[in-house]
Amino acid sequence: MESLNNSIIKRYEGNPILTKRDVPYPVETVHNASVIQYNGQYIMLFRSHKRNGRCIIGIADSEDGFNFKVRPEPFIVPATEGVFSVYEAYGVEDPRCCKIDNEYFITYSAYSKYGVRIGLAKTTDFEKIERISLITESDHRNIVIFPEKFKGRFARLDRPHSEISPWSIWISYSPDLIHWGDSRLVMKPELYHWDEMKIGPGATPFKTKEGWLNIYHGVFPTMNGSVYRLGLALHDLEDPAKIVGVSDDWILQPEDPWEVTGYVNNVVFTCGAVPESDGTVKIYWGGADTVMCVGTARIDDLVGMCLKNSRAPL
Ligand code: BMA
Repeated sequence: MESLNNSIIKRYEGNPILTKRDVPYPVETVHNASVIQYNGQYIMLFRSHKRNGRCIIGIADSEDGFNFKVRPEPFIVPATEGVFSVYEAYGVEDPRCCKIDNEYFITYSAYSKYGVRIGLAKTTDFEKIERISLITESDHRNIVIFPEKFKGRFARLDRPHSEISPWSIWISYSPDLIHWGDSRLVMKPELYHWDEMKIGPGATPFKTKEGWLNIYHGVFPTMNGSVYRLGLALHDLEDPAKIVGVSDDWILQPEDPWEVTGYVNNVVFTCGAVPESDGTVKIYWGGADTVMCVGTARIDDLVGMCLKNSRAPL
């Protein structure tokens, strides 16, 4: 069956671009990958379930951003010593990558019997990684770090969860990427809307003339389980705590068979996008927590959706 192409994102006709069949070690899924440009190539860090139900992060390389070759060994597996081994015991998931100067910082979910926290690691060559710190307590997920500083401080978006204010997007600041604070909520799910149950940061935000574009995920509960879709928010260039506009409409929903049916049905979930010099952006998403897909959109069209048909962030 052909991909549907009636949305603002043009799905790549070769989707899915990566599946478990492309991985040279035993895994059951390939999804929720971060993709970043490095030395003129595209590097994908992808999540895979092993047959014990826990996750590791693999790595694949591409010349064109569409055709990826998986390396023989995974890139991040749960640590075996020190504090990281305690908090990664149940696996590592959903990496996001951000280039700052000549270093690549990776945030990932670290699962253990104590809940889910976020680990921060870095690499300069995508061969070796150095774990830096666990940068949240438990029940935080989906941290994306902005690639630039604001008034001398790093900024991140994340998604803490509490009963009173469930699954919303917050911002925090740091002088050194390790110690974070000055946190505040910037965006909430909207009642009786496609993202009414949960929202969370998706791809590392990228800069446009009108603001930082934040491609996020939103969840809607149905009688038949939850549906994960992608949406857009535009953050002020100088003050990312200020949201300039949130597209009222989603930009992608599960439609292709490998997005509708899989390990978890009805999921499109992004951890990465690559803006290109021709005014387009490649958006990568996991389909049904099972395979990796890509599509392209015009950045101006996405910005326009945030500015012309905006819902209130809070
Ligand atoms: C979320 C996370 C994602 C996953 C999604 C759909 O809560 O676990 O990693 O893609 O659910 O299962």
